[in-house]
Amino acid sequence: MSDLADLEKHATAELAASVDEATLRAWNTKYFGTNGEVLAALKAIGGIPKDERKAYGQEANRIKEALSRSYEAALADAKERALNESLTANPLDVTLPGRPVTRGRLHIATQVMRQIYAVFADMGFQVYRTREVEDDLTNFELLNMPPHHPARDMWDTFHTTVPGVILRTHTSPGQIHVMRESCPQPIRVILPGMCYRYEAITTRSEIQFQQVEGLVVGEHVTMTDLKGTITAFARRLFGQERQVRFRSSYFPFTEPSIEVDIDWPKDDPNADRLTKGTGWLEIMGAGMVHPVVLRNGGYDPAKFTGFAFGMGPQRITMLKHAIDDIRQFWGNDLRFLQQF
Ligand code: FA5
Repeated sequence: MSDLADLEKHATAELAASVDEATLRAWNTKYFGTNGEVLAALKAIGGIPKDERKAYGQEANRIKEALSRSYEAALADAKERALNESLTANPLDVTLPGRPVTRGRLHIATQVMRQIYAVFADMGFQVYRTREVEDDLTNFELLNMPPHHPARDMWDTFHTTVPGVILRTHTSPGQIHVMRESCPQPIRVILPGMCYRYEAITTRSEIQFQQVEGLVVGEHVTMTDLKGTITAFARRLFGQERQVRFRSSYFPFTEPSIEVDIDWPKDDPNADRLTKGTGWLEIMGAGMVHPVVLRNGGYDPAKFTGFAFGMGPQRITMLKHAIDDIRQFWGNDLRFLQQF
């Protein structure tokens, strides 16, 4: 019994002297490990004379329970102390504001495209998308420009290494795709998308730019419909007071062909420069779909007529926002893009 009292005394003293988790765990191994002193004391019960065995056993178990409880409490204390110390030593300031997340926005080209879609959607037009990599046949020939036709010079072309495969120079080849898919149903679509031209880059001309083509085909479509549609569009985009002027022009795929101008507000200080003193500014090419093109699309020109137009949204945006260099659009300069 005196051995047990001794064990309790020095185990308790050693526990009190163990101040951190590592020494506490070492203490635990020493007394409660496989060869630990507490377990040895319990194993010794069997060798105790019978009349003392019960009292010895009870005392040994009491000591075991008491030491084990003290150990758990000391361990929890040590852990908390360590945590508090580390918090004071390396303070974590949870009030520091987070890093701001910069919000993106729609590119100005996308914003204007969406405005154009909205205006035409109100007039019942659907958006129809066609390929940017075209064949010579669809980009030129089916649009009434056989090989070596001089009008092909109007579109400087990027060719690929595959003969006959080019980057589309305008969205007009989309007319053929939509007609062949829709024939003999009437058509009322816009065809937006990127076009490519092997041109000298200037403040007004890029080698890549967007166009929005329009195509209407039906049994009684007239030039009056074309003029009404374009006038409504121009006024929605540039202001209800705008005047619209139609000038005769030439495109191989329309007959007759026109160019569309709008008058420019005279009080705008840029008016003279923009309109070169005329007061008028060109916004698109258009015309009645050429009978050859209608036939190539599958429609009988004796029964169907149609009108088409094609505009460059970048040039239109330059007018609306007084942007003086088209290269800004795809230059990825945030100072430009963040203005819109
Ligand atoms: C055409 O491309 C015709 N396909 C338009 C058309 C369609 C006429 C249907 C009749 C019927 P044009 O080459 O003029 O036409 O180009 C149309 C518009 O695209 C121009 O008014 C201009 O706004 C824009 N554009 C043309 N070239 C460039 C360029 N290099 N950079 C930026 N915009 C351009």
